Amino acid sequence: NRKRGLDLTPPVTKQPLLLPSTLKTTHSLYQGSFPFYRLPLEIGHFSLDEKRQYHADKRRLRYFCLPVGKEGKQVSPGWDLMNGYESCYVKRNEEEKEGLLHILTWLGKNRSLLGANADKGIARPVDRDFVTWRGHLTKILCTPYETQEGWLLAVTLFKGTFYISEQETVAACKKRKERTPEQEKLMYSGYKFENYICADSLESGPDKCAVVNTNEAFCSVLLARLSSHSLLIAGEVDCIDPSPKSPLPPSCYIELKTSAQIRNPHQQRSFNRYKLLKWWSQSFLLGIPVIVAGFRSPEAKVVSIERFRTSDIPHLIRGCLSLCLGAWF
Ligand code: 0WD
Ligand code: CA
Repeated sequence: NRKRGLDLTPPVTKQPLLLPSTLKTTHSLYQGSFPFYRLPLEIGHFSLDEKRQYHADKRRLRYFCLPVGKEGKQVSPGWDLMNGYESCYVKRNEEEKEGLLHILTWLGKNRSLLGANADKGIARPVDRDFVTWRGHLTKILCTPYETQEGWLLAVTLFKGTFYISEQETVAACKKRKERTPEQEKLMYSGYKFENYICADSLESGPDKCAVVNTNEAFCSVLLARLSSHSLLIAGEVDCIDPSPKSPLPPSCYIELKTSAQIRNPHQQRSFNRYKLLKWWSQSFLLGIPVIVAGFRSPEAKVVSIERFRTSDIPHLIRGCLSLCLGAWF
């Protein structure tokens, strides 16, 4: 990569040189105290349009807009999460592996924000130890608790910065290609929930009939610190709290999720143990303080909406994790 100078476009290699290294998953190795992780600071953003084209602006940032019933009480709206599945769904081409493309595009346009700091004896074009997508860090963070899904990350050291990207594993590729129609519908239902609860502008309400196009995204770019390591991370943000009192990004962002309605204590434990853990990891890494979850009936109707504070989740799942891990190790 040296020959490429300041060109940050990813190298095109059909057969990447892999020097495999593994991460141990023995639970006892991760029993120590929680490392220092600084609340990330947003330094930029970008949008990806319906054709997955990059724009250096907020055009795909959406506004949280929760319907409220009489006397300010929250409503259980009964929205049909399957509405539009056949006719109003444009799905991103999952065969196209973008890697770090959009982050590199952002970096290419914002070099002055991260340039070399010669007075401190640092001379690297991107003055950060690591550059990556938030989703990749979520996978690393959940590793000690994940027993089903593996991952494979490709790390490139370029001029003093480690660029962490993902290679789809054989198992993940197989699982993707063999998704059942029910699994495809579940994926759609998550995106459809966003359409019911988000508005494109401050003046309009949600467009419940809008096309669901999974090419579209608003991404935040943030500086973070994990112990002594500096990171630049980018992640997709679902929506912003538009109220005038809302704090600065990323604290004004809201993560949206869907999950099956919980009907018994066993389902509650499983929800806490698997879903809440991942939801927490994902939102914690970007510094998103609130998760709004829609619970769906077997008929894919929204039966309730719940708001979780990200910082409360560790307390909710702690007992559950020690129980589960105690049984495994
Ligand atoms: O091609 C790939 N394998 C990847 C693509 C791997 C990782 C990320 N990406 C792209 C996504 O398409 C998205 O634009 O990066 C962007 C998001 O990055 P992230 O925030 O680091 O990703 P993550 O935290 O894993 O997911 C955040 C959201 C998801 O929300 P939910 O609530 O379902 O976790 O990004 C979306 C999804 O809405 N998302 C995707 N959308 C389309 N195709 C994908 C995907 N493969 N992955 C995540
Ligand atoms: Ca989401």
